[in-house]
Amino acid sequence: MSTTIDLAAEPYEFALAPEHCALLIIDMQRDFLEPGGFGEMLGNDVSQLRGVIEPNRKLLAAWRAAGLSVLHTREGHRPDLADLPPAKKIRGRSATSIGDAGPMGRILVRGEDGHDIIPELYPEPGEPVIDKPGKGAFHATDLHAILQHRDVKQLVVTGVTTEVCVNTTVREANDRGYDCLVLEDCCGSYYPEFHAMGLKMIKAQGGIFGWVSSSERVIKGLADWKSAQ
Ligand code: C5J
Repeated sequence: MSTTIDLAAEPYEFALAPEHCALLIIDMQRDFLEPGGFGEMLGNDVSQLRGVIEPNRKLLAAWRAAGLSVLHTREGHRPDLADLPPAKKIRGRSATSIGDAGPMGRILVRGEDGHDIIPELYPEPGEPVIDKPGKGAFHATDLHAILQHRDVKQLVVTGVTTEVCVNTTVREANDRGYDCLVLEDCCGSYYPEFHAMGLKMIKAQGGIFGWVSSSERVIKGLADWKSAQ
């Protein structure tokens, strides 16, 4: 029996090795996705992101049913803001910024309601949650150590936003030797053109940062793999 799940992808097929592959769901937090949160307060249309909830929910259910590793990330800072770079605090010249009171608690601060993951994709016990102060999930976190301890060599990456935290994390992972498969229907941006271009950048030049495919293909691949066991 094949030990890989061979998936149609761009720029070419991806050989998913279930034993060495983890699902990494980036920043599906209330503040970015829920009406009345920080994202909306900044003037963004959160409906642009909410379309990715259902594909992620189905993918997560299939991934869990297959018994594979899942990790979640959240962007945010310590309540004392000691890990918040002053440059990040003042960027944008907004009247309200990180650490200030927002619609769902202090903006992007750990422990606040808005910082937490949306209920539809809430982590289960045993699924590590990586709290990251930056856009990339490897910067100032224990993600790389956790993946190494689990012998993970491939990442299926989903979440928001495509051009910011998803792209930054995929680039960081690529430089650390991971193969990344990004699922286009499970990633989103407040700007559709940035979503399209963010995916294009990943798969360009022979997959310079990784591969792009869809949740439908992964779910079918997992089901076929399970039934062949
Ligand atoms: C993420 C952001 N998660 N856009 N953050 O992409 O600031």
